Amino acid sequence: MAGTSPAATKWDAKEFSPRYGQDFRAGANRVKIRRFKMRQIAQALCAAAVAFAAAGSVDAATLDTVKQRGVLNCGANGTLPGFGLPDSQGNWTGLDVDFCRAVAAAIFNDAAKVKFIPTTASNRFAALQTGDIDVLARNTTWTLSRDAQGLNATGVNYYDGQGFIVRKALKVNSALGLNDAAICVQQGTTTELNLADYFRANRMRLKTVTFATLDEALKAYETNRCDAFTTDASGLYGSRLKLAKADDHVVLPEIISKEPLGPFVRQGDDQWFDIVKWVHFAMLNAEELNVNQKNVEEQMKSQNPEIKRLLGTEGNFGEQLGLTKDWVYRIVKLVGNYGEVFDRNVGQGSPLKIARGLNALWTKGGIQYAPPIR
Ligand SMILES: N[C@@H](CCC(=O)N[C@@H](CS)C(=O)NCC(=O)O)C(=O)O
Repeated sequence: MAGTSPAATKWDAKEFSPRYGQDFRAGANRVKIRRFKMRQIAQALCAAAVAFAAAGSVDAATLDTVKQRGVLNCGANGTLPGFGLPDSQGNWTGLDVDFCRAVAAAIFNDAAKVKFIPTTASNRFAALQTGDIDVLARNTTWTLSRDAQGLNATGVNYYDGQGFIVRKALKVNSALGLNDAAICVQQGTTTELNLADYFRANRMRLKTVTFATLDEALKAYETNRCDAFTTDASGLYGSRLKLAKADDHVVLPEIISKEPLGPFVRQGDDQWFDIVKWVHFAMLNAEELNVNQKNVEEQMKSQNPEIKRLLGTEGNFGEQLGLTKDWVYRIVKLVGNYGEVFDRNVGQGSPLKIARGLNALWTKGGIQYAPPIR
């Protein structure tokens, strides 16, 4: 692709090009083998660090620790509109931010008892495993290796997929037109891996230009170091708002991966895993049963058995989790149901105006579905 010459390319484009697959020169082969070995060593070190951190830090009573501390430590994204972002006064907003507030509401009956700790793509899992945070709510994709390496995904609070943004002037209207393009991407993400897969699967050549943070990657794209910028589609909406001339850029139609985003806990504490998991399910069930911030007082008098179980006017479901009977009442009263939280942070009530799409309830054509409280 003409016009750009990236300063740093992480992978040699030749590695992903069938055109170069047959005729590596001996020198190039040695470089490839050295790189492969270095990657193997890096992967082994990384796995060892994860295992060490997991073994050294898991305490089995996170709920007690959080209660004693009097505040939930929430690993958030500090730079992503719609998901996790503080304003100049330090007021945090976002879908993930509100999720942590909901956990705090359930525990403390006070949604403000959360300390938001900004995490990056690269340090987020270590922060969880060392105990610096109790929950990671930072647009994180649920994958097998993350689940297997000391972490537990607790559910999906946003079904996403990866997309691309390009300058309109490039006159490319499909990701398949990006052969030989330089693409800006963030390190330590599934995004980086999917990008390589997509180009390899479509026999296209790729120049990957990697950065530690979203803002660096976006700036590099904006200043023409790359032909395209790629990230989760949800991140593209927020990123587009950060571009000086948003209308000069277009999001391409392809979604090249599944990115089920959701909160994570570390392995080793089933009670905590259940609490975090069921806070999300409670918010979904509340939306499904039309229990919201405005009508929750009224709904406390409901005779509908499902609403009675949800709001704790019947049964001891909160207690089974180690919480109180009114745990869902607290969540809905202080934070809202899933639909309300979606709307205010990423939906029609927000600057992002993202449609519910896959994130609509299963009763409304989407795939958000919570198991029943009973
Ligand atoms: N969902 C992917 C990507 C998550 C991710 O870190 N995305 C970037 C781009 S949207 C981000 O949030 N960056 C914020 C930052 O680095 O400040 C994953 O879990 O690996």
